[in-house]
Amino acid sequence: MEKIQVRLPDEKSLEVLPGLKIQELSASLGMNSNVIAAKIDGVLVDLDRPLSRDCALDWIPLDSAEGLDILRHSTAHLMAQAVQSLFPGTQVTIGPTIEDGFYYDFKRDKSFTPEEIDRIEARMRELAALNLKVNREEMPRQSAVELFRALGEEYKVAILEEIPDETVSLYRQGDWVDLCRGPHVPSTGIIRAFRLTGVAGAYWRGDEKNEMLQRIYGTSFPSEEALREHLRLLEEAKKRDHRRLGTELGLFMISEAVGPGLPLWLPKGAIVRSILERYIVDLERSQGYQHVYTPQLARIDLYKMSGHWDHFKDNMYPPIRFENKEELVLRPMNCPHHIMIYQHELHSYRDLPLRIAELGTMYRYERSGVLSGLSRVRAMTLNDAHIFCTPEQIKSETVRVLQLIERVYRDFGFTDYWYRLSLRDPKDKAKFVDNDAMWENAESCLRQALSEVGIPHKEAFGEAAYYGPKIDVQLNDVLGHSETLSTVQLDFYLPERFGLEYVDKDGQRKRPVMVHRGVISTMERMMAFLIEHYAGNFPLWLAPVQVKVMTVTDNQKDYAHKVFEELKSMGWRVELDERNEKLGYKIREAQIAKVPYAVVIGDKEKRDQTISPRRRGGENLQPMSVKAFVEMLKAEVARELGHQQSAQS
Ligand code: TSB
Ligand code: ZN
Repeated sequence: MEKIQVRLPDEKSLEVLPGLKIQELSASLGMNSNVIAAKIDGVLVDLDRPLSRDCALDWIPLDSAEGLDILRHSTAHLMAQAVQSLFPGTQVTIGPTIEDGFYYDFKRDKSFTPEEIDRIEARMRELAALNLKVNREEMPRQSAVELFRALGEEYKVAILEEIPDETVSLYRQGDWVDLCRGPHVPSTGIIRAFRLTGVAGAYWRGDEKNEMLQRIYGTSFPSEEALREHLRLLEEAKKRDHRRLGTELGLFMISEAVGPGLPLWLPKGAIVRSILERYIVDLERSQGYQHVYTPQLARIDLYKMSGHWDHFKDNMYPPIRFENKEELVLRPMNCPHHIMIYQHELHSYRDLPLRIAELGTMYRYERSGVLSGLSRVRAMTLNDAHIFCTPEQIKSETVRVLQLIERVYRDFGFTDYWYRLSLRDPKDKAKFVDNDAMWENAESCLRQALSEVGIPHKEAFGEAAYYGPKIDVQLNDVLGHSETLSTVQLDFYLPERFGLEYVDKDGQRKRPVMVHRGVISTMERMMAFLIEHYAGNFPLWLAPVQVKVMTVTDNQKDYAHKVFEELKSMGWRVELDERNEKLGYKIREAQIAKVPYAVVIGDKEKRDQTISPRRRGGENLQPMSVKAFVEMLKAEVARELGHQQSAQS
């Protein structure tokens, strides 16, 4: 028999007999058992696939991204096998991997109880311990239809009926079988460290007109340690979850009657928001930004002119028509309004850069599946600005924005973030404006600005705005997932569309460039980040309630009132708790509300005209005068803001 050439990852070539299985080759090479799958010419395959032609071979270790994905999908199979052995009559549907784990959707009339989930997990451990071999099988599609029909698996039959291929693959382990592309781990014993993490209802094919299925979520890792670490981070993420804390701390709410993605800010959240707004507007004014107010509606033609209607329509609410008048749209972005302000006057080069800023409220139709608390919403207010400048000013303006972002992140104590250069997908002519020269120029400008500031970055294709490339700042959460907070976007397109001009030194009319930028993002997303970043423990300058004054008994009510009024008149955000409750109870309540200082007033304090402050963390301070306390608070705020600004003006 003629031998075939197999090129290994280290570029060495081997001659082997056709029909040799990949795992036989890996065993003969003494590869460690960490390898759970392979790639033949870039295509993922099982280890028991025979080699049949000259090819390049790659190993897929368990702890690689692809290995982990295979492991998790195999764990989903194991779970489905366990479910069907424990609950006969339950039908399988689909079971994909997702970020950090997997799920499987089952057709069953009842949902799974926590006890049933425990039993499923226990059965999975038994099946894993049997170390069942996982076998791939190929058959004509029609035979597979008959097989699954005989098993009573209507959903698999429905899926098969939509597959165009003539041949399909099945995976068997023990007496259990599933329709699947694979690949899978070679045997169930490799699945060692897993946990079922939740249940939910889900519609067949995600369509609410269809019947409800029962979804079970789980996750799986190469080792117990990795699983334990992940579960620990999940706990931590749960503790910080802004949706939970937002409710507990009375910051915001979502009302079913108002609608999904349309959050309502409660009084305490509104206080934090107004501090944020004042902070960023003051900072921007000091840096030469001019703030404006513009309406949240505009004639649809404005958005046809800007290209939003062509490129961003999927994210826009449908137009509103009133009687037979013109159509209006809710704006998904503020840029066109700011462009109108630019065009209101003829500008000379001396006016540039012109920095038009607004806390601009806008609306985007986000799919209901991606909505999440305050971090992804449909009604939002963006810390927006559009900088109109000459081509020569692009670099310096971009650098200034990057420096502003760094400054703001210092004030909030953000350290876990990275820069992403978001580029277009050159093949996607529908999503991104079609003009190669423009994109190349804009990208090179942004690269220059990044290298000027010396900021390392990653690149991402397909993440640009339709009008130009962006530098996005990605903030990580405890699970290591990132989301965009700040953005700087370079745009040659909108100035062209609107025919923007300025008169240059030589008297010639020239075209300005636009830099779109958001520093603290939308108030909604920023608030979501802050809640999670501080785990609800807002620093003093941001805390909705900074001080809680509390009496020990009714005997100190008059003095406590005086202290409360004094602090309040100085602008501190203070509450008074003079209820007839135990002091320990009052302190605990203040702690749960995450108030930075509890100020205790007993007989001794009343007599000495002092107060006894207690820090949120539990530290009791020596009794002091109100004046000394206020000096201490002021110093703390100054420290938090690097002495540059005081929240108490
Ligand atoms: C910066 N025209 C530009 C603007 O001038 C613009 O709108 N850019 S954007 O589309 O990238 O949005 C700006 C920022 O808003 C994003 O970086 C992100 O932080 C935030 N954001 C976007 N969509 C949402 C949403 N659905 N919910 C909350 N915040 C959002
Ligand atoms: Zn914009």
